[in-house]
Amino acid sequence: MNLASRVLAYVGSILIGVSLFAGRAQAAPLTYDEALSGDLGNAFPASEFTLDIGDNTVAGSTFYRSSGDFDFDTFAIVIPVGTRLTDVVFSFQATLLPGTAVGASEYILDEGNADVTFPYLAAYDVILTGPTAVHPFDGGLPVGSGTFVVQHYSLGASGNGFDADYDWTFTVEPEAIPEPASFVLIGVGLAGAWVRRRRQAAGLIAARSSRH
Ligand SMILES: [Ca+2]
Ligand SMILES: [Ca+2]
Repeated sequence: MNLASRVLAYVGSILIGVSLFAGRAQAAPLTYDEALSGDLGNAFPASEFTLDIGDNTVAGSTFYRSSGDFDFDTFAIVIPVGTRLTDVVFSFQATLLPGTAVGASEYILDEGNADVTFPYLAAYDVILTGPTAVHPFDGGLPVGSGTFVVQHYSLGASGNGFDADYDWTFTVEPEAIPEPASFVLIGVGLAGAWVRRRRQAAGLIAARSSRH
């Protein structure tokens, strides 16, 4: 293999690496729906979902009755090595029962897959009569790889209660790494340095030969 072929092979191997990396971003993010896969529980360890790069969603429904019946939906998420969780959106549609002026549903984000312990990464009281899409964990984001619990911590209403359908969206992005364009630049830079060393070595051999 001559020098030009070696340089091309070297740059080619870097480009293959870049394309493999780009392929990582095309893996399927989580889509969990209580209607299809069952009600989420409220015991630990909670149902645990491994997320992937992109928008991961968990859809379900919860309710509260002042008579004492209610539905907590707790789960845990695993953020893979090399990625981070950058945004969480909780959107919902609530139906308030007669006499209910205020309904609330509190969620806590914390490390591990266990009952949360103070101080938490983030906590948020979703007011079900308020805006229908909130970013409950902004104060605790972004977080890197690891296991985190999304604990449904409390439910309450001023009157008879409520029903609510909800959608969680967890946005996962690659951990801060060089852009693919930077990989190519680094590759060209390394190839250039290697070519220069070869030329210098060839020059030294030529200089030695000329002395004999
Ligand atoms: Ca539920
Ligand atoms: Ca439940």
